[in-house]
Amino acid sequence: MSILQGKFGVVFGVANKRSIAWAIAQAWHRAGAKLAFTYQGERLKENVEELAGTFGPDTLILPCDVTSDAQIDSVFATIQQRFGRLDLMLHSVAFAPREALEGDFLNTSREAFRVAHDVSAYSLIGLSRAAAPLMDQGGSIVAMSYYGAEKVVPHYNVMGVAKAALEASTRYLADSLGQRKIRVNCISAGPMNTLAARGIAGFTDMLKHYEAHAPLRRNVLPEELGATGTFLASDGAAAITGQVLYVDCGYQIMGM
Ligand code: 0WE
Repeated sequence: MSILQGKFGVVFGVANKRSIAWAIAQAWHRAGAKLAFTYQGERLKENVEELAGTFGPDTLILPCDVTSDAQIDSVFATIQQRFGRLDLMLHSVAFAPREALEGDFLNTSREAFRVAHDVSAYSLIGLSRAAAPLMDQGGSIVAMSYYGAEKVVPHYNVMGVAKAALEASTRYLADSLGQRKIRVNCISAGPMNTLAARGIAGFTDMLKHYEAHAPLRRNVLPEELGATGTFLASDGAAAITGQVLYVDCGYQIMGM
C-alpha cells in the first residue's frame, strides 16, 4: 500500500504545521517517498527543521528563496548529490505584498504585480526547469492554486492574476515536459486556515460561506489535500497532466 515507495521528492512551501505543503509532505512520506524540504528565510528555518526532522535526522533541509536562480540551482545540485535523482516536486509558494491584498485592485502597483508574479508564478517555471534533468524516469510536479484565478474573489486581487498565470504555466509546462514523462498539475484548494490566510479581512466569513454553499456543506481538510497530492504523485494519475483539480468540497461548480 506504499504507492510512492522508492520515490524521491522535494517540497517547497512549508512554513508551519498548518501549511498545505506540510499536509501533502506527510501524505507523500506515509506513502513511502523520501523527501527534501526547502524553507524561505531564517525565520522559518527552525519550523521546517522541527517538522521535517520527524522524518529522520538525515532529512534534507535546504534554504531557498524562489526569486533567486542561484539558490534554485544550489537546491537541485544538493538533491542531485544526495538523492541522485528526483520523482516528485510540490510547489506551495505564494506571496503578494499585503497592501495589494487589501485595497482596490485598480491600485495594484507595478512592483506588487512583479513580486506576486515572480514569487507565485514564475517560480514554478524556474523550479521545473531545474528539477526536470533529475526526473530521468519521469515525474510529477504539483502546484497549489485557488479559485481566485478564474473568478473575482474580493481582496484576492493581484494574487488571482498570479494564480491565473500559474495555472496557464502549468498547461505550458505540461506540454513542454510531457515527452520526458513529467506531469504537471495544480490542486485548487478551498480556503484553509493557514499562515497565508491569517489576518486576511473576512477570512472566517469566507470559511462560513463555503460551508453554507459548497455541495458537501463543509470545508476541505488538510489530509484531503494530502490524499489528492498523493494521487497526483502516483501512477494512478499517469495520464493526467496540465490539469487544475478542484479540491474544494464542490464549491467551484456552483453558479449561485
Ligand atoms: O493564495 C492564498 C494566500 C496567498 C498570500 C497570502 C498573503 C498574506 C500575507 C499571498 N501573499 C500574502 N501576503 C501577505 O503579506 N490563498 C488562497 C489564501 C487566501 O488569501 C486571500 C484569500 C484567500 C482564500 C486573500 C484575500 C482574499 C481571500
